[in-house]
Amino acid sequence: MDTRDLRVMANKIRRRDLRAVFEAGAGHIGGEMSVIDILTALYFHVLRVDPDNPLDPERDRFVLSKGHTACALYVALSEKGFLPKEEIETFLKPYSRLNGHPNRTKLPGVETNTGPLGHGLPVAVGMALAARLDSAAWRTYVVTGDGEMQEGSNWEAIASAAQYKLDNLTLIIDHNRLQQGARLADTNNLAPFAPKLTAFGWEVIEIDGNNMDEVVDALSPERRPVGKPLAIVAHTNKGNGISFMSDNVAWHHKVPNAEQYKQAMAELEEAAL
Ligand SMILES: Cc1ncc(C[n+]2csc(CCOP(=O)(O)OP(=O)(O)O)c2C)c(N)n1
Ligand SMILES: [Mg+2]
Repeated sequence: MDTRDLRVMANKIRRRDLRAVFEAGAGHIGGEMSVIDILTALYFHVLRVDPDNPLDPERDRFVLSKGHTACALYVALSEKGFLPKEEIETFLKPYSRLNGHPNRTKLPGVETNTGPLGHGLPVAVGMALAARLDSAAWRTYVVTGDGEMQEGSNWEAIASAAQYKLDNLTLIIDHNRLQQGARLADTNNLAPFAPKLTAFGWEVIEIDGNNMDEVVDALSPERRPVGKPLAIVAHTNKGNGISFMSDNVAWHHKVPNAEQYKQAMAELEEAAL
């Protein structure tokens, strides 16, 4: 897909995510809206994955470490063909495969279970190392939240990835400046991320993570370093695309009421035109 088509797809995924959260009466809408442009670029421009052969040994691996935003992943996977589109209606219902956090034993396309923050990046480092040991060509991509980066396990993984020179690994930090119920700046402020990652021996690219052109460029093969892992610090807005949710700490896992839903959907529909 070119960037125009990717923007159209991201808007569609935002609308479907909003609807799923509204109908389920639960979800993590703020962090879903911030990460959807990144997910869209990955699934529709970058990742070599095949819904007809989800366990192909040569596939790229993607880990959504910020597993609380599972609904956005499910919608992206459904657009890609990993599950029927109508199955999104079962999100959070009893016996559904679409739990509040992604489960690899239930849903094809999910590479590892996430939800407890601070686990996805360490697992992704293991995946990238496995590819290296097998002399395999597939790449590993992982998305973490910025609040999630407060978990110390991430920094052990970051040190390991540099030590092993894992240039087949891309970390994208969804840097929306907010965590659950607070701003990063008011808790354990890790920003700026770039100098820390550089000091650990990583190549770093900083982008506007809600700008599709910048996301696509940062993920292009030409931007990959040799002999070290790549981190993309994606500056985003929590609640991006919906005015009253954007950059608003209240919308980590709040659910819109009927009136708010209508307004949010109208804004997204207008952006789609
Ligand atoms: C180990 C762990 N502690 C606490 C939580 C509860 N929790 C879920 S989301 C969240 C905030 C995450 O913030 P961030 O990583 O910035 O995600 P985003 O802003 O993208 O939603 C917390 C504390 C958790 N899932 N795992
Ligand atoms: Mg955050």
